[in-house]
Amino acid sequence: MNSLDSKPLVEIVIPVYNEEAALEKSVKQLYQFLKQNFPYRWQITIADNASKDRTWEIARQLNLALPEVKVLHLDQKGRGRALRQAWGNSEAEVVAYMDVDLSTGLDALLPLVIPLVEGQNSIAIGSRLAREAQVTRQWKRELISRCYNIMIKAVFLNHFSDAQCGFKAITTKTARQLLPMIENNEWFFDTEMLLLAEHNGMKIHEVAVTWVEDLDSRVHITKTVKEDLKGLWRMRKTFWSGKGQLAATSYAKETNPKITSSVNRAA
Ligand SMILES: Nc1nc2c(ncn2[C@@H]2O[C@H](COP(=O)(O)OP(=O)(O)O)[C@@H](O)[C@H]2O)c(=O)[nH]1
Ligand SMILES: [Mg+2]
Repeated sequence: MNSLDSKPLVEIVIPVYNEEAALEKSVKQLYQFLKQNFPYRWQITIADNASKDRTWEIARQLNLALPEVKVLHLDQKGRGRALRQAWGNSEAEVVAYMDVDLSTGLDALLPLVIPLVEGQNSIAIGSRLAREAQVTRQWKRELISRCYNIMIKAVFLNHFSDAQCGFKAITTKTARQLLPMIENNEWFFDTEMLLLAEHNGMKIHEVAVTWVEDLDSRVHITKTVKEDLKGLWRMRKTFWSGKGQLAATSYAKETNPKITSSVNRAA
């Protein structure tokens, strides 16, 4: 084994839905960044759910052109579903995800993963609501985000500050414990994962990020707010009824039977 093989592997998932415009540029930008700045072994996985545009085709081209880019395709929509599948089957020590628009500055990536690779934390998030964060976004999204996170705090007395930033990492070992407990497969997936983590005594590492909003959004605000409120109520009931504790059961790889294709370079 040479020295490179002995380094930990970090897998960065980019979930995408109808992202033909942004995908190639963002993946190439991330690829260059990792090549130049990243001290660990790394892999990028593009996780597409049911895109109706050329996203999948572009993803396949990137897979053929760039050795460290894998692609994953699922039939059903849902960002949480994509993360569940990619993370649950990962061979990396640490898995992460970031939104394709690269709204979060890549400078935050190493501070996000180092504590996980070094075994100090098992879960880490980017935060736009931390004091040192630098955020440019519409007042409407800022307001919704602040109200949502205040509401979570009021109900759960949690410590994490930003449930929804599209920039998170988790050790694969912890992901395999938490994923089977997470019910949501869409936008509430992130909040549910963080609530379950804290409920089970995990300390969530936070990195203040630089965030520049990309106005091209896949989020339907009213629908997502309803999903989030329903999710919070469900989690509150789960914890009240004494559920939500990590069981010492092993994690089954078949977390999502809907997967239709998983391609890597060797395939
Ligand atoms: N795999 C997958 N990714 C999705 C889905 N919906 C949104 N995304 C991705 O999630 C990320 C964040 O979406 P975006 O619209 O930028 O959210 P916003 O920044 O909160 O408005 C982007 O990379 C999207 O392509 C989905 O159904 N499946
Ligand atoms: Mg965005």
